[in-house]
Amino acid sequence: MKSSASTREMRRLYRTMVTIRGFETLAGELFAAGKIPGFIHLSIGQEASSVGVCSVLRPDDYIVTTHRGHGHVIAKGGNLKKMIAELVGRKTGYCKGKGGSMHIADFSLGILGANGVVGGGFPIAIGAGLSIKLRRTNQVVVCFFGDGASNRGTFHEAMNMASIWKLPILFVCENNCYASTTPTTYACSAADIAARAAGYNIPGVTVDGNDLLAVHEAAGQAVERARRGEGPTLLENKTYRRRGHFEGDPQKYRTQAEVAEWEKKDPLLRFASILKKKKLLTGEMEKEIRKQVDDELTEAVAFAEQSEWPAPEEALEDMFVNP
Ligand SMILES: Cc1ncc(C[n+]2csc(CCOP(=O)(O)OP(=O)(O)O)c2C)c(N)n1
Repeated sequence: MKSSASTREMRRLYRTMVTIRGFETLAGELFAAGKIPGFIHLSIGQEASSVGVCSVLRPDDYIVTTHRGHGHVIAKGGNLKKMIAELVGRKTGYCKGKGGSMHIADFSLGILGANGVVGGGFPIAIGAGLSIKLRRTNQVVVCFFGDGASNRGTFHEAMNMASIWKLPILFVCENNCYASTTPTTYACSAADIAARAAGYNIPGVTVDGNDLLAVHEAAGQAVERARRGEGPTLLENKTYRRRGHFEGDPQKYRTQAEVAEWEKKDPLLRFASILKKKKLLTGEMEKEIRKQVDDELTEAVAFAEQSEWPAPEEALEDMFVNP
């Protein structure tokens, strides 16, 4: 990323991370104020993974995401107004207010959906990968999942199928140190989940998931490989979930000192300091970016709160599709 165009690109990536952080913080506040029904799972601390991976994608590429998917959707271009409206259950939301945080999809942006079933995204990614191969469109699919999901059968089936069929899939494990209350060090048999790729004869790469440029670089290589028809890659982004598993989680399974330790490795602060050293970002620009993002989010909340609720008689609409 050396040209002046890429200078703009770097600032854009930083802005996207700020947007995700702002969105997630706001979602936490809306939840605490009782405005969001159901559960929400925030990705604060994991922004470099979402943004680094999506930064190497084309608009027509696909992503499949998880219960912790807001950041992925925003990084792929998701509409903030429709996202907030969905979270607060309004008709103008992505699923007409009936799906909530864990079911956001936008086919026009290649976002094939979030998934409340841990490991539920793998078969969808395989289907999308096979479809690309049959249609010969040179697209790729990114399948985001957590360390917990890497212990489900669907992970292993998907890795094997993607390998034998050489599907254009980038499997992205966001190893955020916990699956709900279970530490990864307890539940995963190897120190690096990426090492499992060897069993399926595909590359496995582990990177510091809080380092935006490291993620961007590794994802870029994997996506190029997929576009060349050489098949899938397993990328493990080592990161940390700073909030509870869900909002309201009492978090008895970890110490505040551990969370504080990871706060020092904040992906936003880290990227901002790189940009400042390269003289691509000043304190003024940073303030301006934060203000623009705050304004956008305030507008999104106003849009959502002024929107209608879905009518009870619409509850069963959109449940089935006529092929
Ligand atoms: C099949 C299935 N089993 C259990 C659950 C309950 N559950 C929801 S999220 C979660 C932990 C997932 O951990 P991980 O895959 O590491 O993702 P993270 O929450 O860390 O992002 C569990 C056990 C579920 N939703 N689906």
